[in-house]
Amino acid sequence: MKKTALITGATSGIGRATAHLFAKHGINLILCGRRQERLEIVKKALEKETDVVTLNFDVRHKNETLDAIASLPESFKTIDILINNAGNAHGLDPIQDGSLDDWDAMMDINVKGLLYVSKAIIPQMTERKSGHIINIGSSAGKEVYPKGNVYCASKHAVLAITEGMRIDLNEFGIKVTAINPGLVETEFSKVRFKGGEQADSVYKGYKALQAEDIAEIIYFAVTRPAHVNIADLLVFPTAQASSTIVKKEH
Ligand code: NDP
Ligand code: 8X3
Repeated sequence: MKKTALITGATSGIGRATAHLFAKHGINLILCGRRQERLEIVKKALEKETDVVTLNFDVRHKNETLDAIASLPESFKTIDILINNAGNAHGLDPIQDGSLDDWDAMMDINVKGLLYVSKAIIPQMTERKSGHIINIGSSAGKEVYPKGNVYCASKHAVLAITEGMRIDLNEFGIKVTAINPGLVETEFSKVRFKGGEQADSVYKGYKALQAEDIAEIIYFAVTRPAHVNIADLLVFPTAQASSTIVKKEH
Protein backbone atom coordinates (compact mmCIF):
# COMPACT_ATOMS: atom_id res chain seq x y z
CA MET A 1 0.00 0.00 0.00
CA LYS A 2 1.49 3.35 -1.04
CA LYS A 3 1.95 5.89 1.73
CA THR A 4 0.87 9.52 1.56
CA ALA A 5 2.99 12.39 2.85
CA LEU A 6 1.99 16.01 3.40
CA ILE A 7 4.97 18.35 3.12
CA THR A 8 4.73 22.01 4.11
CA GLY A 9 7.15 24.37 2.40
CA ALA A 10 7.40 22.13 -0.66
CA THR A 11 8.08 25.04 -3.05
CA SER A 12 11.74 25.43 -2.13
CA GLY A 13 14.80 24.06 -0.34
CA ILE A 14 14.44 21.14 2.05
CA GLY A 15 10.72 20.61 1.44
CA ARG A 16 11.07 20.51 -2.33
CA ALA A 17 14.08 18.18 -2.18
CA THR A 18 12.13 15.87 0.12
CA ALA A 19 9.21 15.88 -2.31
CA HIS A 20 11.53 14.83 -5.14
CA LEU A 21 13.04 11.99 -3.11
CA PHE A 22 9.69 10.76 -1.80
CA ALA A 23 8.29 10.77 -5.35
CA LYS A 24 11.20 8.64 -6.53
CA HIS A 25 10.22 6.09 -3.89
CA GLY A 26 6.55 6.17 -4.86
CA ILE A 27 5.19 8.03 -1.84
CA ASN A 28 2.02 9.97 -2.73
CA LEU A 29 2.43 13.66 -2.12
CA ILE A 30 0.45 16.60 -0.82
CA LEU A 31 2.62 19.59 -1.61
CA CYS A 32 1.95 22.78 0.37
CA GLY A 33 3.13 26.35 0.03
CA ARG A 34 2.00 29.84 -0.88
CA ARG A 35 3.60 30.18 -4.31
CA GLN A 36 1.10 28.53 -6.63
CA GLU A 37 3.33 28.72 -9.69
CA ARG A 38 6.08 26.83 -7.88
CA LEU A 39 3.62 24.27 -6.55
CA GLU A 40 2.53 23.61 -10.13
CA ILE A 41 6.13 23.22 -11.32
CA VAL A 42 6.99 20.71 -8.59
CA LYS A 43 3.73 18.82 -9.19
CA LYS A 44 4.37 18.63 -12.91
CA ALA A 45 7.88 17.31 -12.35
CA LEU A 46 6.78 14.63 -9.90
CA GLU A 47 3.42 13.39 -11.12
CA LYS A 48 5.14 11.06 -13.57
CA GLU A 49 6.49 9.18 -10.54
CA THR A 50 3.66 9.31 -8.04
CA ASP A 51 0.23 10.80 -7.28
CA VAL A 52 0.47 14.48 -6.37
CA VAL A 53 -1.92 17.19 -5.19
CA THR A 54 -1.11 20.74 -4.17
CA LEU A 55 -2.53 22.88 -1.39
CA ASN A 56 -1.98 26.60 -1.46
CA PHE A 57 -2.24 28.16 1.99
CA ASP A 58 -0.36 30.39 4.39
CA VAL A 59 0.35 28.51 7.62
CA ARG A 60 -0.06 31.78 9.54
CA HIS A 61 -3.79 31.70 8.85
CA LYS A 62 -5.54 29.20 11.07
CA ASN A 63 -8.80 28.82 9.18
CA GLU A 64 -7.13 28.84 5.77
CA THR A 65 -4.84 26.04 6.97
CA LEU A 66 -7.62 23.92 8.46
CA ASP A 67 -9.91 24.47 5.44
CA ALA A 68 -7.19 23.62 2.91
CA ILE A 69 -6.36 20.33 4.61
CA ALA A 70 -10.05 19.48 5.04
CA SER A 71 -10.56 20.05 1.30
CA LEU A 72 -8.24 17.21 0.27
CA PRO A 73 -9.74 14.72 -2.17
CA GLU A 74 -10.81 11.38 -0.67
CA SER A 75 -7.78 9.51 -2.04
CA PHE A 76 -5.42 11.90 -0.21
CA LYS A 77 -7.30 12.20 3.06
CA THR A 78 -5.29 9.53 4.87
CA ILE A 79 -1.96 11.12 5.71
CA ASP A 80 0.71 8.68 6.89
CA ILE A 81 3.61 11.12 7.07
CA LEU A 82 3.52 14.79 8.02
CA ILE A 83 6.63 16.84 7.31
CA ASN A 84 6.34 20.13 9.20
CA ASN A 85 8.99 21.99 7.27
CA ALA A 86 7.58 25.43 6.33
CA GLY A 87 9.51 28.13 8.08
CA ASN A 88 12.23 30.71 7.82
CA ALA A 89 14.32 33.20 9.73
CA HIS A 90 13.31 36.82 9.26
CA GLY A 91 16.12 39.26 10.05
CA LEU A 92 19.33 38.92 12.07
CA ASP A 93 19.38 41.79 14.53
CA PRO A 94 20.34 42.32 18.16
CA ILE A 95 17.27 42.12 20.34
CA GLN A 96 17.19 45.91 20.90
CA ASP A 97 16.92 46.51 17.13
CA GLY A 98 14.67 43.62 16.12
CA SER A 99 11.57 44.27 14.03
CA LEU A 100 8.19 43.39 15.48
CA ASP A 101 7.05 42.25 12.03
CA ASP A 102 10.02 39.87 11.78
CA TRP A 103 9.27 38.50 15.25
CA ASP A 104 5.62 38.00 14.35
CA ALA A 105 6.58 36.22 11.14
CA MET A 106 8.91 33.76 12.89
CA MET A 107 6.60 32.94 15.76
CA ASP A 108 3.51 32.81 13.55
CA ILE A 109 5.06 30.62 10.83
CA ASN A 110 7.65 28.48 12.59
CA VAL A 111 5.67 27.84 15.77
CA LYS A 112 1.97 28.57 15.38
CA GLY A 113 1.82 27.48 11.75
CA LEU A 114 3.39 24.15 12.66
CA LEU A 115 0.75 23.75 15.37
CA TYR A 116 -2.16 24.59 13.03
CA VAL A 117 -1.03 22.05 10.43
CA SER A 118 -0.47 19.44 13.13
CA LYS A 119 -3.90 20.09 14.65
CA ALA A 120 -5.50 19.44 11.26
CA ILE A 121 -3.79 16.06 10.90
CA ILE A 122 -3.08 14.51 14.30
CA PRO A 123 -6.69 13.46 15.05
CA GLN A 124 -6.79 11.12 12.05
CA MET A 125 -3.46 9.64 13.17
CA THR A 126 -4.67 9.03 16.73
CA GLU A 127 -7.86 7.48 15.35
CA ARG A 128 -5.89 5.08 13.15
CA LYS A 129 -3.19 4.63 15.80
CA SER A 130 -0.48 5.18 13.22
CA GLY A 131 1.47 7.95 11.60
CA HIS A 132 4.81 9.72 11.55
CA ILE A 133 5.35 13.41 12.20
CA ILE A 134 8.68 14.96 11.30
CA ASN A 135 9.31 18.47 12.56
CA ILE A 136 12.17 20.39 10.96
CA GLY A 137 13.85 22.15 13.83
CA SER A 138 17.35 23.58 13.61
CA SER A 139 20.69 23.71 15.35
CA ALA A 140 19.20 27.08 16.38
CA GLY A 141 16.77 25.07 18.50
CA LYS A 142 19.67 23.61 20.47
CA GLU A 143 21.77 26.71 21.00
CA VAL A 144 21.35 30.46 20.82
CA TYR A 145 23.71 32.55 18.71
CA PRO A 146 24.32 36.32 18.56
CA LYS A 147 21.40 38.15 16.92
CA GLY A 148 19.55 34.84 16.56
CA ASN A 149 17.30 35.62 19.54
CA VAL A 150 13.74 35.16 18.21
CA TYR A 151 14.58 32.68 15.42
CA CYS A 152 16.39 30.55 18.01
CA ALA A 153 13.39 30.90 20.34
CA SER A 154 11.06 29.72 17.58
CA LYS A 155 13.21 26.66 16.93
CA HIS A 156 13.59 25.92 20.66
CA ALA A 157 9.79 25.96 20.68
CA VAL A 158 9.71 23.51 17.78
CA LEU A 159 11.86 21.12 19.81
CA ALA A 160 9.67 21.49 22.89
CA ILE A 161 6.55 20.87 20.80
CA THR A 162 8.22 17.84 19.23
CA GLU A 163 8.94 16.37 22.65
CA GLY A 164 5.42 17.17 23.81
CA MET A 165 3.98 15.46 20.75
CA ARG A 166 6.15 12.39 21.29
CA ILE A 167 4.97 12.11 24.88
CA ASP A 168 1.26 12.67 24.20
CA LEU A 169 1.15 10.52 21.06
CA ASN A 170 3.17 7.68 22.54
CA GLU A 171 0.08 5.68 23.50
CA PHE A 172 -1.11 5.81 19.88
CA GLY A 173 2.10 4.39 18.42
CA ILE A 174 2.70 7.57 16.41
CA LYS A 175 6.34 8.33 15.64
CA VAL A 176 7.54 11.88 16.23
CA THR A 177 10.93 13.02 14.96
CA ALA A 178 12.89 16.26 15.09
CA ILE A 179 15.51 16.79 12.40
CA ASN A 180 17.75 19.72 13.23
CA PRO A 181 20.07 20.94 10.50
CA GLY A 182 22.87 23.45 10.71
CA LEU A 183 23.68 25.53 7.64
CA VAL A 184 21.78 24.36 4.55
CA GLU A 185 22.15 26.20 1.24
CA THR A 186 18.58 27.02 0.27
CA GLU A 187 16.55 30.22 -0.10
CA PHE A 188 16.68 30.51 3.70
CA SER A 189 19.24 33.35 3.77
CA LYS A 190 17.54 35.19 0.91
CA VAL A 191 14.42 35.26 3.06
CA ARG A 192 16.32 36.10 6.26
CA PHE A 193 18.06 39.09 4.63
CA LYS A 194 15.08 40.05 2.45
CA GLY A 195 17.01 39.43 -0.73
CA GLY A 196 19.92 41.62 0.43
CA GLU A 197 23.59 41.08 -0.45
CA GLN A 198 24.35 39.55 2.96
CA ALA A 199 22.60 36.39 1.81
CA ASP A 200 25.27 35.73 -0.83
CA SER A 201 28.09 35.38 1.71
CA VAL A 202 26.42 32.91 4.09
CA TYR A 203 27.38 29.76 2.18
CA LYS A 204 30.73 30.98 0.78
CA GLY A 205 34.14 29.53 1.69
CA TYR A 206 32.95 26.09 2.82
CA LYS A 207 30.63 23.35 1.64
CA ALA A 208 27.24 23.87 3.27
CA LEU A 209 24.68 21.13 3.59
CA GLN A 210 22.44 20.83 0.53
CA ALA A 211 18.68 20.41 0.69
CA GLU A 212 19.12 16.91 -0.77
CA ASP A 213 21.30 15.92 2.23
CA ILE A 214 18.42 16.69 4.57
CA ALA A 215 15.91 14.99 2.28
CA GLU A 216 17.97 11.78 2.48
CA ILE A 217 17.94 11.95 6.27
CA ILE A 218 14.18 12.53 6.30
CA TYR A 219 13.69 9.56 3.98
CA PHE A 220 15.92 7.43 6.22
CA ALA A 221 13.80 8.41 9.23
CA VAL A 222 10.51 7.51 7.55
CA THR A 223 11.78 4.15 6.33
CA ARG A 224 12.95 2.70 9.64
CA PRO A 225 11.20 -0.45 10.84
CA ALA A 226 8.00 -0.01 12.84
CA HIS A 227 9.79 -0.34 16.20
CA VAL A 228 12.44 2.31 15.43
CA ASN A 229 11.89 6.04 15.84
CA ILE A 230 14.64 8.58 15.14
CA ALA A 231 13.67 10.93 17.94
CA ASP A 232 16.03 13.85 17.53
CA LEU A 233 18.83 14.33 15.04
CA LEU A 234 21.38 17.16 14.73
CA VAL A 235 23.27 17.47 11.45
CA PHE A 236 25.99 19.95 10.52
CA PRO A 237 28.11 20.40 7.44
CA THR A 238 31.58 19.06 8.24
CA ALA A 239 32.92 22.63 8.27
CA GLN A 240 30.51 23.60 11.04
CA ALA A 241 31.06 22.79 14.72
CA SER A 242 28.40 25.01 16.25
CA SER A 243 26.20 27.92 15.25
CA THR A 244 29.17 30.27 15.54
CA ILE A 245 32.13 28.07 14.56
CA VAL A 246 32.40 27.48 10.81
CA LYS A 247 35.78 26.74 9.20
CA LYS A 248 35.97 28.82 6.04
CA GLU A 249 38.74 28.57 3.42
CA HIS A 250 38.67 32.22 2.41
P1 NDP B 1 13.45 27.93 2.02
O1 NDP B 1 13.30 29.40 2.19
O2 NDP B 1 14.18 27.43 0.84
O3 NDP B 1 12.03 27.23 2.11
C1 NDP B 1 11.05 27.64 3.03
C2 NDP B 1 9.71 27.02 2.66
O4 NDP B 1 8.75 27.40 3.65
C3 NDP B 1 9.20 27.50 1.31
O5 NDP B 1 8.73 26.41 0.58
C4 NDP B 1 8.07 28.45 1.67
O6 NDP B 1 7.05 28.35 0.69
C5 NDP B 1 7.59 27.86 3.00
N1 NDP B 1 6.95 28.90 3.80
C6 NDP B 1 7.52 30.00 4.34
N2 NDP B 1 6.60 30.77 4.94
C7 NDP B 1 5.40 30.15 4.78
C8 NDP B 1 4.08 30.47 5.15
N3 NDP B 1 3.78 31.58 5.83
N4 NDP B 1 3.09 29.61 4.82
C9 NDP B 1 3.36 28.48 4.13
N5 NDP B 1 4.60 28.12 3.74
C10 NDP B 1 5.61 28.96 4.05
O7 NDP B 1 14.18 27.44 3.36
P2 NDP B 1 14.64 25.98 3.87
O8 NDP B 1 14.29 24.92 2.93
O9 NDP B 1 16.04 26.12 4.30
O10 NDP B 1 13.76 25.89 5.20
C11 NDP B 1 12.91 24.81 5.51
C12 NDP B 1 12.92 24.58 7.01
O11 NDP B 1 14.23 24.21 7.42
C13 NDP B 1 12.54 25.82 7.84
O12 NDP B 1 11.72 25.40 8.91
C14 NDP B 1 13.89 26.31 8.36
O13 NDP B 1 13.77 27.02 9.56
C15 NDP B 1 14.60 24.99 8.55
N6 NDP B 1 16.05 25.06 8.62
C16 NDP B 1 16.78 25.61 7.60
C17 NDP B 1 18.15 25.66 7.69
C18 NDP B 1 19.00 26.32 6.66
O14 NDP B 1 20.17 26.64 6.96
N7 NDP B 1 18.52 26.51 5.43
C19 NDP B 1 18.85 25.07 8.84
C20 NDP B 1 17.98 24.55 9.86
C21 NDP B 1 16.63 24.52 9.72
P3 NDP B 1 6.21 29.58 0.10
O15 NDP B 1 7.10 30.79 0.18
O16 NDP B 1 5.87 29.16 -1.29
O17 NDP B 1 5.02 29.65 0.99
C1 8X3 C 1 19.09 27.67 10.17
C2 8X3 C 1 20.50 27.54 10.59
O1 8X3 C 1 22.44 28.74 11.74
O2 8X3 C 1 21.14 30.02 10.15
O3 8X3 C 1 18.21 27.17 11.11
O4 8X3 C 1 20.21 29.45 12.29
S1 8X3 C 1 21.08 29.02 11.21
